[in-house]
Amino acid sequence: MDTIINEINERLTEVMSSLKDGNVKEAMTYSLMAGGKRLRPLLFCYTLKSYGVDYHDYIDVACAIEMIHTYSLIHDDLPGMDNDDLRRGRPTCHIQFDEATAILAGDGLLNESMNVILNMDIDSSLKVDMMKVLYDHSGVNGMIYGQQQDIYFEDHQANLKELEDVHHYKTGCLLSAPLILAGLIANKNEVPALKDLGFTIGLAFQIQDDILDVTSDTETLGKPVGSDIDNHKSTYVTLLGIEQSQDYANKLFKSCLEKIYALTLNHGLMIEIIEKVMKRVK
Ligand code: GRG
Repeated sequence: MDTIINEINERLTEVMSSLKDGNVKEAMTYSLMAGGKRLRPLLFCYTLKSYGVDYHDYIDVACAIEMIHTYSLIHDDLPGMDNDDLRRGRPTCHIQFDEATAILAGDGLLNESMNVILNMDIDSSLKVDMMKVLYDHSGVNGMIYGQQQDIYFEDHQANLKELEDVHHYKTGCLLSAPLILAGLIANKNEVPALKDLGFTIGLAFQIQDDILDVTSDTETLGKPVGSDIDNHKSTYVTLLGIEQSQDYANKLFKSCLEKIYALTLNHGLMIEIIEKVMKRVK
């Protein structure tokens, strides 16, 4: 896994080196190379590998996915959105640079992700099919819709169905895209099943994230687990409690295993990567 992460990082560095020097490039590089877990590109490379396809031929697709993810994090942290000071253990992009530069850095990453795919030396129809998936999943019918709904539910109480819908789009879209993209390359017939698996991974990941939100901080600070629960905003933990949320995440993980066994790929490799996604450390 570390080898793939290093290869992705090397290629991202090459991609960035082709851009014009200046604050925007510096800010893009700062956020992109800040030590993210690279879960989405790993999901893409592992799915290809599981089908016996050499992921090296498509490493640029992995880079484009991570560039879109990093753009979303930069914009999510902005004062007009979550107004966060820390990301990936370092000052957020707008704190390290300034707001205008952070907006441009996010825009730049989204734009350049398209160029990365466009410049690939592969069949044009595959390129178009992949771009359609990537930009549908990150666009206004995808991740941006999820972010819009997430902002709406800051001032409105969400029920479980509405919460699931927010996360389907906000988190699930960008976690399912890597599996769909790998399916387009390796086995078109299995794209619907891969999509279904990807969204299930996304939901399980989000529930785990909500649980970690309240358990990791309290554990580190020595406070009783759950004492940090903020009941203002709906999360799986505020709606279901920690124990029931964990049961739900475990159930979804089991469902992922069943979905993996129904696919014609290397099951062990796929299980390895979804275990990594589920066990991520905040
Ligand atoms: C601004 C259009 C727009 C969208 C933002 C992804 C997103 C939507 C917001 C990020 C905030 C957030 C907490 C989303 C939930 C998903 C999540 C936990 C993302 C962080 O992903 P990791 O853990 O992060 O893979 P790293 O830093 O490891 O890449």
